[in-house]
Amino acid sequence: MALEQLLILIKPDGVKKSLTGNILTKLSEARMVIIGAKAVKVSAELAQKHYFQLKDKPFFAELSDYIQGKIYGEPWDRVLAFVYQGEDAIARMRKIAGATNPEEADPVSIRGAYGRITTKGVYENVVHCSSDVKEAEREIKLWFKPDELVKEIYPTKKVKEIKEDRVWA
Ligand code: IDP
Ligand code: MG
Repeated sequence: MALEQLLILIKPDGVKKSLTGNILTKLSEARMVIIGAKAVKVSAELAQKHYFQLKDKPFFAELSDYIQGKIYGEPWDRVLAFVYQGEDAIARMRKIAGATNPEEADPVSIRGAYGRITTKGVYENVVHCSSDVKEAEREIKLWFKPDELVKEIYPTKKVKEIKEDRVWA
């Protein structure tokens, strides 16, 4: 057994279908803790960085639009991002999420219950779930800053940056 953390995203189709509560309830069966959570409007740059391993796939452009929620538009063009931590978290959460192809996923899994394949061939599978420790670290560092997590999970360093910031008026 190993203590692991991973990135889970409720993708824009999950947000649009009002599945946030159902998904979090299903994930809570694994009894893990959430150490980071936020709503994110996904930029083209973030979408491409997140899915960079799939950049040569024929469905990459549609996948990038999908995670940005472009096909749904306002107010559904966003994702909910979570970092979960727990024992053997990655394998256990991926089991609850289900197989990548929603038609092949266990019908009781999140993707099996709520996913679909669009007529354009996009797997609208409702959630993203990191698939191994290395990928989880890369994705958590891509989506979250150290101070957005309530626990220290990776080493950090202090840098002095002089930059414009936005504060409440
Ligand atoms: P995963 O999300 O189960 O880890 P990946 O292979 O990492 O699966 O693919 C990332 C996402 O790309 C999937 O969740 C799905 O939305 C989409 N995808 C993967 N394979 C296909 C495909 O063959 N056709 C269409 N979309 C796909
Ligand atoms: Mg993957």
